[in-house]
Amino acid sequence: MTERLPGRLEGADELRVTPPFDAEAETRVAPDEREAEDPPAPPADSAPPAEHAPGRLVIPDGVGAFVGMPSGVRRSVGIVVSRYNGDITTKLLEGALGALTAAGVQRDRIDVLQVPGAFELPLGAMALAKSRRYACVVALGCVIRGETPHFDYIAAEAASGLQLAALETGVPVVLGVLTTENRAQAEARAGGAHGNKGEEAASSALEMADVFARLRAVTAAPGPSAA
Ligand code: INI
Repeated sequence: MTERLPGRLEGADELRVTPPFDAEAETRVAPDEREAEDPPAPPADSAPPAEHAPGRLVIPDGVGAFVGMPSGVRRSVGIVVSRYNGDITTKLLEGALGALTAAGVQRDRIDVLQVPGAFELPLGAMALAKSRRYACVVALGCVIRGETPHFDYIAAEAASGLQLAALETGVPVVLGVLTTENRAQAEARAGGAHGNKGEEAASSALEMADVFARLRAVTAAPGPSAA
């Protein structure tokens, strides 16, 4: 089986800079534009599939609102990326770097830490976050289902370990790990028909860094008592 490749992680010197993730455009994709490799639609009498809805949130007037923007100005970003399925993770890395630089992050303020596989992403992310050098950490990997339960362990440990790294350190750590049934689904989400999840992850990381900065700016200043 050639589905899973420990492969090489290429350098990302020549980047394709693409615009940041457009949530509205994403929600406008018609069902018939979806890829043929996606699972077939369930029968009409079963529950409808949950729709991805990254779109807009409206916060009503009259409350305090903290809303982050994916701005990279004066921010340093750590990226941890796994070498396993390196042809895919190289594209996720290119997408992330493109989104970060498009958002204003200077290239010399981005550090990339390579790890062998997705299982090692949490430890790498934790190390980056604990260094206190980065406003946020982006974790990139690709786990493709094989014939054994290995997939489930690696995917679940990567996701929960990355969350732990964020919760333990308070530094935003975002999940840019593809978990797919096959290579075609992974390719479609690494610069193919379904966009580039590396870009989305990078944008989410900057948004989290920004909303935390806004919260800190207010909570650090003396304000009205909670009592
Ligand atoms: N690592 C991945 O990143 N993706 C995979 O699909 C994968 N599979 O299928 O085995 C994978 N395995 C390696 C794993 O992440 C660890 O590097 C290894 O177990 C050593 O701890």
